[in-house]
Amino acid sequence: MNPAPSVLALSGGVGGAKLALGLQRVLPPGELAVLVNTGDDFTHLGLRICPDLDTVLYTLAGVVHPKQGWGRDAETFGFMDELRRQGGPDWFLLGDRDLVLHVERTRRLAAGERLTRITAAFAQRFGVPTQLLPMADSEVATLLDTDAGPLEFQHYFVRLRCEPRVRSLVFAGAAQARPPEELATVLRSSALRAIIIAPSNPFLSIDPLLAVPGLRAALRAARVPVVAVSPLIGGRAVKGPTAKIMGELGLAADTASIARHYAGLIDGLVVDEADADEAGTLGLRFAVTRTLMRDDADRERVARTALQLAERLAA
Ligand code: FO1
Repeated sequence: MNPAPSVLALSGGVGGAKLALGLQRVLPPGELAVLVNTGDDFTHLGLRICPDLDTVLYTLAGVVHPKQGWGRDAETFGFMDELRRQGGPDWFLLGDRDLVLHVERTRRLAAGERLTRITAAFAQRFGVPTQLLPMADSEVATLLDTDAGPLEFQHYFVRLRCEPRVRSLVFAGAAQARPPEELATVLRSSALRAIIIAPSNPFLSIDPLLAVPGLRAALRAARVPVVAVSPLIGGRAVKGPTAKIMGELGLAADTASIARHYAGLIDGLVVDEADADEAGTLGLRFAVTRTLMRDDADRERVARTALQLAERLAA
């Protein structure tokens, strides 16, 4: 039986998975739990696809495609080649190995299994010691209202390459969603000592989590420090459309906007050296490091910086 997790991370996207790996590498096995965004999930070719769960799983298992940060390394695309030959939709790349998770997840969901249990089974088969928790077992879909009309997340993010201008976001199904009971167990445990919000896109990857009723209150009720790692470096996102979306939502792409977005939820913020001066003006406890994560040493350093800030906040 895994020891009860001492750290809970909130994660979505490639950046979140990188910090989760840093945390897994600096913590004893079994002491990390990751609450993962499922707003990016969709049904494609009749398969239920959960990109953020799979990205964290592959990253923590050490089998993620190193350059992309999503999908498998050592992948083949025989399925995609044949799909194209048949004129099927080929805008969303599905590798032959990657496909197995989508097929098995779809089969097991149809058999009535909860997404949390299916994900735990996948993690165990990959030898991943970290507890992966979807934010809900029921479907929640991030929908974007854009100047190209309403778009499901993957159509915006992949098919249209984040080009449409975003006016607003909704998380369809969030009101009916509930966090999995396994999350309450983690938050109630006396072993828990920190909650870390990964440098994921706050609007696309963290807000869906916080839209699940009762989740934000449950995080605060755990009465442990909540530390976020800023997704911006000098006003720019490391990867993805964070800065672009902030501009489209009328926000300045700066540390102050990130701090304001998480106000009331976080006790501390980890910022990049480029933003150290600004961080000092926010009235928030903060820590400074180089937050760009290019290799495992970087990922461990950012993870340690966040955990050390949480410890200082708990003292
Ligand atoms: N991202 C792309 O840019 N192009 C793709 O074809 C693509 C396929 C894909 C398949 C499985 C999977 O788990 C992720 C995939 N991603 C792809 C990444 C995904 O769209 C994003 O990483 C997340 O949804 C962003 O949080």
